[in-house]
Amino acid sequence: MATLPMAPHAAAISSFTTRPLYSPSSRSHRLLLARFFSAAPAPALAKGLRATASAVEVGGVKIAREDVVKEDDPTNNVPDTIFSKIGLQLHRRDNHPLGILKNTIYDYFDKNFTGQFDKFDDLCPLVSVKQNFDDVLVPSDHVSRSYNDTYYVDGQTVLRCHTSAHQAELLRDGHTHFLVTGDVYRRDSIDSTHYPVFHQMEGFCVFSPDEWSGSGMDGTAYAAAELKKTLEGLARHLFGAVEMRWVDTYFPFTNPSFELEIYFQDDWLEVLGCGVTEQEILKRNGRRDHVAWAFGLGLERLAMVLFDIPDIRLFWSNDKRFTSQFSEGKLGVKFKPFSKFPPCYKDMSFWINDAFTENNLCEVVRGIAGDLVEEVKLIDNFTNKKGMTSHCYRIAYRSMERSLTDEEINNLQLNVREAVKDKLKAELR
Ligand code: FA5
Ligand code: MG
Repeated sequence: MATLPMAPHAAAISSFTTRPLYSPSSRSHRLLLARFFSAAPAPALAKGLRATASAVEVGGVKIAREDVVKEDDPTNNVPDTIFSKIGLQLHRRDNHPLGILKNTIYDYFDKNFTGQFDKFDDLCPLVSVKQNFDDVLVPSDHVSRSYNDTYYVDGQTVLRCHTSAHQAELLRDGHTHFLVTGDVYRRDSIDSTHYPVFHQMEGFCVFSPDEWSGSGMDGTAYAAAELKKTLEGLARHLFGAVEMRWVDTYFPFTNPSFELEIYFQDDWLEVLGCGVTEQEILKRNGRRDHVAWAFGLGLERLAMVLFDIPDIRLFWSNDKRFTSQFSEGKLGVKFKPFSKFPPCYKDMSFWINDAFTENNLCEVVRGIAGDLVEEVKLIDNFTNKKGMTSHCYRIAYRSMERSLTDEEINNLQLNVREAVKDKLKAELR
């Protein structure tokens, strides 16, 4: 996994800590245009991976597979496994943990800011590079723009990697208070708290000068205080009395910027990023002389805690034994695992080349094993006298729904090995 200098508190939030998308430091990433979903023969898909529908509709926009998956286009890195998630909109299902959570957050805003916040949960996840990055002031050399981290449909279009992609257009359309919920997409590592598609809710609130003039504070301090008050109230609404703390951080689009952490089951858990919106964004979008706060929270993170859901893949399960445990309006019903099948571990070692990244490996593994892969973990790493570097990865296979046969797992592993050789051009050891 690419490593970032850890914040001083990072050790305390280990299990839920994710590599932050917008970190002040940058990893030494090349912009990876290397195509690895190339002309290699399609490997056999894991049992249970459905053939992909050819078109879906989101917010009235029809999205065909060929609009998103372009096998011969070197500026496209969207695999079928990702296309198959577009349009599912788990956050719009009232009986799904993510829908229940979204509605509970709506209740909080309805109660405390009656009629003020406009709600959007059906905005198309295909956005321009300008919307996703430029409009929120992400620098041109920022690591989050790389092909290693973001799904590109072509050089100008991406699958949004955060709901902040909609801030500027909504401001321009005249909205001053809004909540945007949506599926977001990131190329990433594989474990129980990371999935390449997850859900965020963006909150945005604009203040005009007359709102802070009597407060004795400047606009920025006023917005920061309002932001913290609002989010502390939301945390109490969701969790009850809870210990929480603010951590200073960095985002290109806010200053100052904070993360909120909640103490839960003996650990600090990062649940959201937020801050006071950069003046430049307000100025460009018709709100000069105003101030604003913004936040982006991870719905899966919160839902895993609130419902005791142990693995992020479960959110995608259609198994009745999962879906039947949740119902509209019932926050915090504890999930009862219906079965616990043992994981099966397979190790593989190979010599890497300069273009190798862990995200590329994870995508290859997901392309073959789908949700049967639970974790991909580097367990050994060395460089020999000739300067060749070897990695050994341990892949954990486990179904949430059934036991896997030896034959099935061996087949998956065989296909993974072939794909690592063909697509990543790695030399197996
Ligand atoms: C952002 O995406 C910013 N756009 C948030 C923001 C909005 C900041 C507005 C300021 C103003 P970040 O990459 O940290 O930031 O993600 C925000 C939240 O999404 C995290 O706190 C976490 O709860 C969740 N999250 C991030 N990555 C993952 C992941 N791979 N899996 C599940 N949840 C994740
Ligand atoms: Mg973060």
